[in-house]
Amino acid sequence: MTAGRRLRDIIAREGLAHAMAAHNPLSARLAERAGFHAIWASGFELSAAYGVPDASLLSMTQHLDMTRAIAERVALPVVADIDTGYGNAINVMHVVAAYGRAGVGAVVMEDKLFPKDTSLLAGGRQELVRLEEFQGKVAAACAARPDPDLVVIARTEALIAGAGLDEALARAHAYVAAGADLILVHSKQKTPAEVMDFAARWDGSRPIALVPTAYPELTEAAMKATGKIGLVIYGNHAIRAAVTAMQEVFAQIRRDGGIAQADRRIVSVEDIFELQDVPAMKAAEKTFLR
Ligand code: SPV
Ligand code: MG
Repeated sequence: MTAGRRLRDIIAREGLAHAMAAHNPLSARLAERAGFHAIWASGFELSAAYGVPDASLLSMTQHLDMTRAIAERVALPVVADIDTGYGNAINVMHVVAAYGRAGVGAVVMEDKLFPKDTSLLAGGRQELVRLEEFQGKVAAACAARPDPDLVVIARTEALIAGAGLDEALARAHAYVAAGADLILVHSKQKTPAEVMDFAARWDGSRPIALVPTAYPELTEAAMKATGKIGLVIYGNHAIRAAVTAMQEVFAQIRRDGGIAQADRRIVSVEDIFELQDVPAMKAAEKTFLR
């Protein structure tokens, strides 16, 4: 079964699918073990992992290579963040075909101008492309997907750009008309009120996807209760957790002038071997090394 089919089945079965961000296969494997339904191949996380702003600075190839590596190392469907689609509708066809071949279950494409700026940045450049242009890009994504079940998620940044709820709803309807399977509506308001208003006014023709980074108090139970939200993406909790842990451990080692105390707080080298599937390699050695 393709990753797209599996993602569709999870949404149908669970009502709400939850995806955890990852910036490499190891973080994706940890998310898989924690019980998430899907992996969010986040542009923000990968940009941060490279130490650069999430502003269309990484190439498609950099993101695609990491996304492919993730998809190869987890059984979960991967939801790929393709930003603005790296250009116009023709670029989008090339991009979606390549991500489809890499085995992702979904692509998320946003209606901002290339080069984009990251959504949650105070004072960020948030310029939308024309609605018709983005409809063409959504239709191009649908036409180019190598698997008809690959989920095409159209993301409107209308609320992020300050264009208001009416504009967000108009764009969402237009993107569904162009073929979108889900609508991601992003918001940087500190409460869920804005996205809940969107959900209340949404016709439910396609499920909504949310990234609740800015309004973390919105629970999965509350999302499910709307009956309209089909996917929640935890957009940056892998990289933030990694930074928290590294800061604490690095500081301790500098404080102590050695690793003895820090060693007790972190997983063992054997735990990492296990995450690398070393035991399976050792078993294969017994069979095949002669
Ligand atoms: C990402 O994780 O790359 C996203 C979500 O697109 S956000 O950073 O909130 O824009
Ligand atoms: Mg992104």
